[in-house]
Amino acid sequence: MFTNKENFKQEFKQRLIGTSGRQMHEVTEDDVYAALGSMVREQIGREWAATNRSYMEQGERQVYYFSMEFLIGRLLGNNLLNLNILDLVREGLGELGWDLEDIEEYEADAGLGNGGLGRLAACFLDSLASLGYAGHGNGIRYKYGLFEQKIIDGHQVELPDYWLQKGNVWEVRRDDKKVKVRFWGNVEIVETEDGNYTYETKNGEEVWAVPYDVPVVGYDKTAVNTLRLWSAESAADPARGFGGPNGNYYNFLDYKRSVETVSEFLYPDDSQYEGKLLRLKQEYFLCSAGLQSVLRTFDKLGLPYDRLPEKVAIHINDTHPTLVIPELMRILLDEKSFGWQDAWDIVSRVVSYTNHTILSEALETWPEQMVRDLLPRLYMIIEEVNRRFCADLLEEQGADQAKVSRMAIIADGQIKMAHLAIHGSHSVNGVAALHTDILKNREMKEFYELYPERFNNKTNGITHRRWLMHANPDLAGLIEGAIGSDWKTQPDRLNDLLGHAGDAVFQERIRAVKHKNKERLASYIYKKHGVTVDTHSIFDVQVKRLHAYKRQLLNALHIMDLYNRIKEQPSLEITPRTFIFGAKAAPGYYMAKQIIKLINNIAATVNNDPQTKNLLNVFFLENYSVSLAEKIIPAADVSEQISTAGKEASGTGNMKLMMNGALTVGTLDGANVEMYESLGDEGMYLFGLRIEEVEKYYREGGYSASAIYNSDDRVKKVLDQLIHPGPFCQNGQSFDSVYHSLLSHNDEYFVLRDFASYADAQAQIGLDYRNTKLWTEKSILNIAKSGRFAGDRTINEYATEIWGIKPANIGSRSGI
Ligand code: GL9
Repeated sequence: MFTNKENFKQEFKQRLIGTSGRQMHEVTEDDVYAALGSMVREQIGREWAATNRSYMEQGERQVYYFSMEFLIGRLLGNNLLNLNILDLVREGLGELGWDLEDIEEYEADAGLGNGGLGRLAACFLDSLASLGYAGHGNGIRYKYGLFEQKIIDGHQVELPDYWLQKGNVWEVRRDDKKVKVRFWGNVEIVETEDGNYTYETKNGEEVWAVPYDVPVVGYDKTAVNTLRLWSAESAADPARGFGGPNGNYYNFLDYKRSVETVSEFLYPDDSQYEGKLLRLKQEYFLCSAGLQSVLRTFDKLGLPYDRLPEKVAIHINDTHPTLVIPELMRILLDEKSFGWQDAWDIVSRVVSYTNHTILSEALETWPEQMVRDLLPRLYMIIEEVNRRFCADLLEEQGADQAKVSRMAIIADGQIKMAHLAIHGSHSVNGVAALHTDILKNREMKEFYELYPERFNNKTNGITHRRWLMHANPDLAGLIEGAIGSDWKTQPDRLNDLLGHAGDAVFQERIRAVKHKNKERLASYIYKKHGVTVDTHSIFDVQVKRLHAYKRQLLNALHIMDLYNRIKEQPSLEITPRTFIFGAKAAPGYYMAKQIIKLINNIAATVNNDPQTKNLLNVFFLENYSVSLAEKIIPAADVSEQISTAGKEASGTGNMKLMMNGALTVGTLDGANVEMYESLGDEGMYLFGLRIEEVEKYYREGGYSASAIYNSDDRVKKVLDQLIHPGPFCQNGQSFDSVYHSLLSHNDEYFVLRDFASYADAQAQIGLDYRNTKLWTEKSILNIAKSGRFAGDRTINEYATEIWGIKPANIGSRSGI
């Protein structure tokens, strides 16, 4: 255990030689990472044990956040920061000749999530631990995380992300905590010891769920919580056969293969539902293993199960873990001898649910037959839940048959997971005010009328520790110099920066920090792509999953238009801009992949045309991920949040960029609405249709995209360039499907309808950026107002309003 820089250096050198088995002059940066990682892990281990002990002793309610995704990214830097030893270690390593930032690059990025939903789960874990709440993650240890994206010839190519290849210093495998999960099989009625009867599933396929625990280190508080990730392993007894869907696998290797695929890879779909059997297996695997482990902890308290809700809260991150509801019912009914109503009462007091999207293509429904085969006992329970629910609607709530069919949990051969989640939990929340309103008044209106007290809003938040203190240390230092360090534990205090917004010296420093971050990103781009970036241009950033509703296409068409205008009028005054994109497309999402190719074609043309290359540059940075986000976001001047109003449930990249001083060009969608409440027109560039207008168009069957095409020459020219040979379609390429989505399919996402308004907002940005004083003031305003979007605020709301927990009695880490 080290307590200062000198003994850190001493101990580190010893350990480096010990772990690498090499002499000092032979060690590689990989060795340095491994040694440092193990040293930090050990330091954490002691606090971890102490935290668990005090949670047990205090015996208060604990929260388990069940999620199919935890997009945690790298942990070394964040753990050092939260342990309060970042500076000490950086300096110590520096004196030994290593740069901590370089060493951090040796850690694989844990990409166990697709995007916002998974990253939110990771931010929440950080806030839970930092606020001292007993709250833990429960997820899957996918062998392959989200695919690695390569751009080849402008096209996305997907490679497997084998993030565990070099091992993972942060995890601890716990063989003593493994549990069995059963698929398939047949349900039998068996006699219990006391002469009653119960249900038991026999045969089928048994799988070990082996937990790998990752410590989640709190900042300031010495809480170290647990992220428990489950891995699937074979559990068959060769003497008794290997199970399998219809009887037996005859071959152990077939069985082993089948079992291990359960935790093999993360489904790479963003806001898109795919009804695949393997995904259903993954969801049940998570729920069954997670519940067994939660109940084992509860059992240690020696309390009867009707007191479960006093000690356990289970939160389900979207509908993906909804099977905890029937699974907990099964345990209470079949193993703990509860009657139906008492069991149901316990379950719904334990479970709460967050809805993350209203896109209908993302709502999970499972074919009845698939559930009946894979999970026969759960199917019986879901059927009974549905039967009782429908009877109640009909008999007690006065619903007519049509309404019952709309609200039913099972209808048309499908099980509707959102209906099950709402009916089986005590709280349903949306992730931004607008989103929750849409749930209450439109999407889930009939459920809201039935259960008004369950619905509530919890606007998303992000951890300012990773996204400001760690990703942007120079800005953090500058803020500390201006307003002290209270904001680190009370992010609302960032508001104190308002007093400095007009201060010329402070402004100058803010600009210097931004510029340094831009140079850092530029040098990354140079290293990766071999191109130089003008760091005095506006860095205009759109980083997020590639999706039609997020409208990367609007951004792209606008760049094409800028190009055309410069070509037509070379004297055009525009402020030099660098457009930066980062986005992964789901592998099967053709249109999204076409848009990536289009952006890369645009880049090739504008970056190389002598008339435009000093004014316009476009970079599509490959393999957008948490660690790449940490490089891009601090360098951004402009944040693109341009989804069609009503489509983005919240967004969280918008918050990260705001906190790093970027100005948003955005629609009134998701959490942008609340950002606008805080920032007003001075702090943000709004454009585009409002949700009421979008909804009106949808009711009326859309607007006429071709009318815009025919009346706006700029739009016409850009669209024609998608399908005709020219600057963006060379060598016979053409973007027919993109073109037709806008014209033949009448522009579902209102790209053309919002084009003019977007171009105006962008023109204003170009002008304002030249007024450095004004721009910097706006930037400071954004940072100052971003405390509201810190995850700590969000988690405090969940804790008090949904979970009913208080911070545990845990000491403060005063620093070493
Ligand atoms: C999402 C929403 O689309 C986002 O608007 C929201 O900010 C996040 C977190 O609440 O959840 N829902 C969803 O399915 N995804 C989101 O990002 N998709 C992915 O995570 C890939």
